[in-house]
Amino acid sequence: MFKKILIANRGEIALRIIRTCKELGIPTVAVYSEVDRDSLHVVFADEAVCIGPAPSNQSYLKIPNILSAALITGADAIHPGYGFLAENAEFSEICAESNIKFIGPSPDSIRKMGDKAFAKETMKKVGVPVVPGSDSVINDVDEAKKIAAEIGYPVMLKASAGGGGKGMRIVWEESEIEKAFQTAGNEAGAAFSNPALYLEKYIENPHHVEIQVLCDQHGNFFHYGERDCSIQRRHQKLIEESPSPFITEEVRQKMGEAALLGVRSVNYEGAGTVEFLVDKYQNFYFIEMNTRIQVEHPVTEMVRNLDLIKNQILVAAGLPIADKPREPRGHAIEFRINAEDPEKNFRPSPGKIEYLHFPGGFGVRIDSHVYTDYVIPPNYDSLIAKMIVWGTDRIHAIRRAKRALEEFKIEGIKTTIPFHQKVLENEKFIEGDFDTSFIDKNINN
Ligand code: MV4
Repeated sequence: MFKKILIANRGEIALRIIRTCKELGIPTVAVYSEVDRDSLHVVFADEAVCIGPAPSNQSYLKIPNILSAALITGADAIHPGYGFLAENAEFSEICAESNIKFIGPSPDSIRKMGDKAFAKETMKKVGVPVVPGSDSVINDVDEAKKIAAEIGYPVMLKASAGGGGKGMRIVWEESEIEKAFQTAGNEAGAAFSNPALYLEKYIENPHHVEIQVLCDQHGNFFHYGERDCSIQRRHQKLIEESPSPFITEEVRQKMGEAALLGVRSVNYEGAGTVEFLVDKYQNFYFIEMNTRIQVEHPVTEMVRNLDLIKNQILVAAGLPIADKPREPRGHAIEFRINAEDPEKNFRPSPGKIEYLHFPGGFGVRIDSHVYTDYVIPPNYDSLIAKMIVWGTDRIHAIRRAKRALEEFKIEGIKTTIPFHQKVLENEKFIEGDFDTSFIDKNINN
């Protein structure tokens, strides 16, 4: 097992990883930027190293600083968490060259799945359903026109180096495609230094359902069911739950099998998420794979009764997965508590937390790095806490969420708590009748 793990991240996920390391008896090293000195991940780690000033590109994204911190503290593994360097193939390669185990998949897997068109092609080859379209990158607008005419409008242009909604364009008719091809290509070139695009049929108001996978080098390729992440605003997830209230048992089974077919074919190692779109007829299509632990992983932990971070660490150490998949139990829902003002277009609301009280009681889990008097810096994403509730079924989970949000007190800053309370009163949400258009259609802010 590893002698010491450095956590190359901040906030709730850094603390989440430290907690599991403590339970495994592995010493931890926190890294922090100048504005994160007073964050709980620094307090709870065994050692902490300042890696630079507040801007991420001078601290949490600065590879030499993180490697230096690992070398001076004698860490033999690095957990990247999510965001920052988690899907940076070059970073994982440099770790390997420095004899430090990167807790995640191989650089090759990260690179291949980071290329969305290639990932799609790979999945299609082994029989995973994909959205009809170009399957690989398109070379010019004439090729785009030809494929679009074949599959029919509307279509979507997507950046191959993108993902998560960046560099995407909906094209409703042929007259718009030339301009869309130009602007999407330029946007992708500027954002990812790679203008390559692919094209697919536009699925209207899809459901977003993803499968958690975990694979080791002992021949275990497991999935732990789905998470429904359809409650999103501008590609930012706000609520995630499992099981999905939308998909049938048959689709659940088939989607899990499809995800495993995909990860087996690339001999994937570690934790990952296979993302699907599901249309109103319950047809499902692979769209992307994330080669990291995700924000919403606790939803799976609650209904599947396992520690995903622990299993990630075991797999990275060359050991077999400890927790084989079992039948799901009950229902879990995660609410992202962001320092944002839902009345002002979810504008970030950094600053000092004047008073904080977390809910508790049976079936309530809080993952958070903040406390009373903590000052939320303006430099990073605005997630300050995750509240995950568990119930014997969806209705009980919803009731528990309402009860817990009433107990949740944060003063001094605006948060997404009132937004969640509004969602919990919405008939459509309560009935489980929602897709990715839910917020636009139902929540007037
Ligand atoms: C799509 C789509 C409709 N048709 N692809 C957005 C983020 C990226 N991961 C994929 N996305 C979408 N891809 C086709 N062919 C609609 C979306 C989409 C979406 C997907 C998941 C969750 C929320 C979304 C919100 C708007 C659009």
